[in-house]
Amino acid sequence: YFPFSEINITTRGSDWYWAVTAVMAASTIAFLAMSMMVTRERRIFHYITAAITLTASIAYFTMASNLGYTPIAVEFQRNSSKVAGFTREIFYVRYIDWFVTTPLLLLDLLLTAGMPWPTILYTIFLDEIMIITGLVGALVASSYKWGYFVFATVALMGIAYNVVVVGLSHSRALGSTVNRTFMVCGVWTISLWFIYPIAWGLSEGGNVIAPDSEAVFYGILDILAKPVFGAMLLLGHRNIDPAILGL
Ligand code: RET
Repeated sequence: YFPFSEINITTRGSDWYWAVTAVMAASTIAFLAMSMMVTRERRIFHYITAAITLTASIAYFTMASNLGYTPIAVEFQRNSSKVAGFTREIFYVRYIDWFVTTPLLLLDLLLTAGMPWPTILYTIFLDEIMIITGLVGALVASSYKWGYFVFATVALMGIAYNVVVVGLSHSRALGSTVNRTFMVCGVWTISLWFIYPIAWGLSEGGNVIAPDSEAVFYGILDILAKPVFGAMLLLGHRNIDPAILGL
């Protein structure tokens, strides 16, 4: 006897997760194919980008199979009163994916700006704080979860500062081709990353939208932040001499 009713994805959510799995896997193959069309010195960005979409395909395979989650007690509003006795499916595998892939996305981006290693590592440290506090907050049932939301959002602001302000000053010094690619990919990334806390607030945070809607929200964000970002970055690198980045 289990006293809770579970709020989970349905077959529609699962089908959508399978579709995203296919997009991530196809992008991985495309990025590896593109790597064979460029000189060895240019391949590192293809390998980093392919590693990102490969990791995402495994995470999406897991969620499509309705695995990699744990039930967390939630309340919600019905007829102006709080209803208890429900659990929501929280996909912790999402955070394992992000823990691996968001540092690689930052590496792609900040190597393109020619940023020094200590600053790249410090930005990745802030990113690890953001993902881990987001995970802990998602797994906490009480309203303490919003404390973790604040920690993660403050870390995201530090990341945004290092990308937009510090990154831009480095990329500017490397000429207009580097600067244009970094600018487009950097603005794209930071704009998208600030939408993730909204998805979290409506899903893991406030239990406002159903797990199927969560699947669509995060799925679209992840496609824009991984394969679409990757394609934009790699197209930009076709005109960049790796030597001026110190690579
Ligand atoms: C969390 C928790 C709530 C507060 C903030 C968050 C930020 C998450 C971000 C995730 C980015 C993921 C990407 C995945 C790649 O596909 C953890 C949701 C600020 C920015 C880019």
